[in-house]
Amino acid sequence: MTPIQECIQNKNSKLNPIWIMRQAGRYLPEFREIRAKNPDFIKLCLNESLSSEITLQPIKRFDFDAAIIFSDILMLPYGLDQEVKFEKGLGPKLGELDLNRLESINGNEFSKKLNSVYKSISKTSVNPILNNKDLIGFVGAPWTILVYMINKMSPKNNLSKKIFKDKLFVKKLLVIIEKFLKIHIENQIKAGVSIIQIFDSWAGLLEENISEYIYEPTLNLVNYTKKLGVPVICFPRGIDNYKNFCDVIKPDMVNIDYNVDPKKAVKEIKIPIQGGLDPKVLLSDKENLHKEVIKYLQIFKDHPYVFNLGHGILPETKIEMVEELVKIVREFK
Ligand code: 1CP
Repeated sequence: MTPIQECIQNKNSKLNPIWIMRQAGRYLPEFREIRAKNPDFIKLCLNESLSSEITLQPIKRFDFDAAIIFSDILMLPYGLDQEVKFEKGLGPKLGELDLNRLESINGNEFSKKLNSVYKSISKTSVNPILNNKDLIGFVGAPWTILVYMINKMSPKNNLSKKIFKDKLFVKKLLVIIEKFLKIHIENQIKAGVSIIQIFDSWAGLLEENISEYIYEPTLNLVNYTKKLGVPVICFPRGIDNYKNFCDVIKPDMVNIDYNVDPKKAVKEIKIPIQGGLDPKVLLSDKENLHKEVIKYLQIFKDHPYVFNLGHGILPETKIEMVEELVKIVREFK
């Protein structure tokens, strides 16, 4: 059994496996080298051999306990024929949204458009370097995908209030998103991923209708994934009440964000926990890193815990700080 599966299944597990959100990306020189030659990000995600190579880059360098496939949560709108472009410095830009067109797309068309993602997973999952390691597949949660599809850009700069104006439209769109997320999850599992992580990066933006827009559609995806026999990790970033989220949704593991008090989390949350460390700690010095990492490891020493961050690793992170992080976690007794 892999260290992460052991952590999920055995309440008394004393292992502290480690992987890092966004580990296959911009802080790695070997990724930047490939990226510089591949200006079209979506095409890069659809390049079977390069996406497989990028997925394995952080494993080769740091020997993490899991690889996460090199892809993006916005491959979902891409698969639904909404244009998705990544412009330098501006983040994602999405094209017009046509509900009639979305309603006419069938599962086969969608799967065909993303076929290279699944082929890349098949190729990667049999690589011997992943022996005794997990290959993590992922999706954005329905709410987070909805935000990008309607807002057409990152809500970090500006979330248009229009999102909530036409409730019927939002409802219809959520149903479509959920249907295709299920297909995307199932395809990834069939291709060989051993865990699914659901990123709800913008859960914290929603102030009302949380049960309708976050809880219900997420619960449907979690139950669907469990039925397929694969563990599921949820990351409802910024959500007010992680305890309530875990009690209702019951994922196999929850990734806490860096604003969550780990001492409160360990007392209240009864399922395995992942993550928490503020990615900015990796921009400080080794002494501070040591102090902060040991703090998390101590707090979670009697709780099934997978070491990870409280959000994605920052592009300006130095390689030697990641090496130091892995060393601290592996040497902790
Ligand atoms: O380890 C990995 O990086 C694996 C692949 C991965 C994953 C898991 C990428 C590649 N993206 C993601 C998830 C993802 N994408 C999330 C959820 C996690 C999170 O909150 O960080 C989100 C919100 C996105 C959307 C996205 N993709 C943005 C917008 C972020 C925002 O502020 O709104 C951006 C800039 C991207 C591009 C992207 N995706 C991945 C990479 C390596 C990059 C950078 C591309 C580049 O080189 O410019």
